[in-house]
Amino acid sequence: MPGHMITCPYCFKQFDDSKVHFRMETVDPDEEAFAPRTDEKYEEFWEPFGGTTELFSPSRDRAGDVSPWLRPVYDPMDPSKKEVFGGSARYLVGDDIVIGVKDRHDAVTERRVCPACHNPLPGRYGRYPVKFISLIGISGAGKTVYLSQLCKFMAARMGAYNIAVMPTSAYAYEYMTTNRVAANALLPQPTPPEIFQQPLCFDFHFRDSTGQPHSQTFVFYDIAGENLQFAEGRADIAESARRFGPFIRHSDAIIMLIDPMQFSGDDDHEDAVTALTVIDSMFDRERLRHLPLAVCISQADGKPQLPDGTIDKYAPTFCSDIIHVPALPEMRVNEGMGERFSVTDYNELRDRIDAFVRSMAYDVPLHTTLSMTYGCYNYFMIESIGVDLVEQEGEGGFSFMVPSATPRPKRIIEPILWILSKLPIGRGDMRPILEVRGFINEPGDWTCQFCGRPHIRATEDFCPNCRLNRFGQWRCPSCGVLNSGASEWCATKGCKTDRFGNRKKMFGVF
Ligand SMILES: Nc1nc2c(ncn2[C@@H]2O[C@H](COP(=O)(O)OP(=O)(O)OP(=O)(O)O)[C@@H](O)[C@H]2O)c(=O)[nH]1
Ligand SMILES: [Mg+2]
Ligand SMILES: [Zn+2]
Ligand SMILES: [Zn+2]
Ligand SMILES: [Zn+2]
Repeated sequence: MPGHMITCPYCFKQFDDSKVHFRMETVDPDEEAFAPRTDEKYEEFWEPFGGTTELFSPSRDRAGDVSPWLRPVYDPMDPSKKEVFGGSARYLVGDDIVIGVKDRHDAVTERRVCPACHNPLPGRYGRYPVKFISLIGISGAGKTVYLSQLCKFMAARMGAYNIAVMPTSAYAYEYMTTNRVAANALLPQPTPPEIFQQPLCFDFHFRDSTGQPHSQTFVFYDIAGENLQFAEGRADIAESARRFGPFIRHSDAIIMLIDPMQFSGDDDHEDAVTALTVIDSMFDRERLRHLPLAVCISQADGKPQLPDGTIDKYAPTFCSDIIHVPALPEMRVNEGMGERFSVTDYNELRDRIDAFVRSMAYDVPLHTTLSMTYGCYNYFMIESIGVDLVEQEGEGGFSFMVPSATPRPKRIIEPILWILSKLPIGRGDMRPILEVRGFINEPGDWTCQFCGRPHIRATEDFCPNCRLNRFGQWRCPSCGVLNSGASEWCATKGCKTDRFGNRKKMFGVF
């Protein structure tokens, strides 16, 4: 057996690919072993979420109308089930992992399920290293609209940066049709907080700087905003946050969306820190310091609301309000360079957002919270719709906002590209998935005021050039004592070392 470790995208149990269980392809109510039945493990997983959201998959069903989760599930390794498989298990292996098994009627099933929760493992899930990404943000932040647009545009946009993206299951398509973002169409409804939506899986294929091909699976979770709030009158997070906690806790990276109105400081809007507080309670300090967190100001194309709830048509967009550019420019792609990420282009926008967030620090403590708790975060601005919203009359005198033209999202893949530049390839390869040319500015970067060297990371205390810290002190490479920049030699008696590790030459002493 090939021996790929698989992490279940539903319950996060880990198991070897040869340990997967299978839903039977043969379904026959008249044959005991193959009769449809309620699956306890599966029901147990979905119970807290009010039932499954799995899609019916009729195309390859022989037994036409059987819901996939009612198919009998067996472990081909279970000695007591030998007779179901017609003897010892006849596995199918493809691309180095177990993908199917034959039953005693010689029917092949490729319906792999997790041995712990019996949820389906999509496509060849487990073949590549997997990275989990959660989308968080308060209700109305724009997560569903964003994710829907990612499902639609990610392949094309990432392709421009030489990363091929392919959905691994029908759920990406399903998600973007259910949560449609289109001209004159009603925008998605708030995501019901109790339900758990199917994880969205995509395979990314790319080459490293030496031309070697790599592949990774990315799994996205849309966590409804209501699940990220504190329980009324209690000191801990809401029950729902606990229910959705595992998805957040197992994330390799987080994308946090902030509705620009959250910076308004008015009482009608949760402030921009709310969702972070819940995250904070789910991870230990050390994880938080390394967890890539893309902080995205969403709806940059939006216009602020008037007190009566309507949109102020004449107001500038959030984008021009916040970063003082009339329209959000798309990230450039320098053709022919094999460009992965336009660093200068990104930095320019990022620095403006950074300045804005800092300027808000007095009213909205986002900057302070981030800089105190997170060691790996950066700022983004996205437009998931990218065209004006207009009011449309609906039935019964209701009106609602719809995109006035075909949506043209902007800068939606940047948070993902950045996350790729932070996460290692994995399976022993510690290089980042995406090697970026140039220096991506990060919050906390500093410039040495003594020698002028720019681009020093917050985690570095001393300037690599002149060895002085922000206060002009240097640490003795021999004895570790902190010295004043004014003194050339270490103050420790007999140490005779300078900040570069040179030893003092003694003249005339033998
Ligand atoms: N102008 C503009 N409006 C947006 C954009 N994204 C979201 N919106 C608006 O914000 C509303 C809420 O967006 P959703 O994506 O449903 O918000 P959510 O974060 O999924 O909210 P919950 O599901 O309640 O957690 C949409 O109906 C739009 O009116 C955007 O890019 N531009
Ligand atoms: Mg939603
Ligand atoms: Zn599972
Ligand atoms: Zn310096
Ligand atoms: Zn010393």
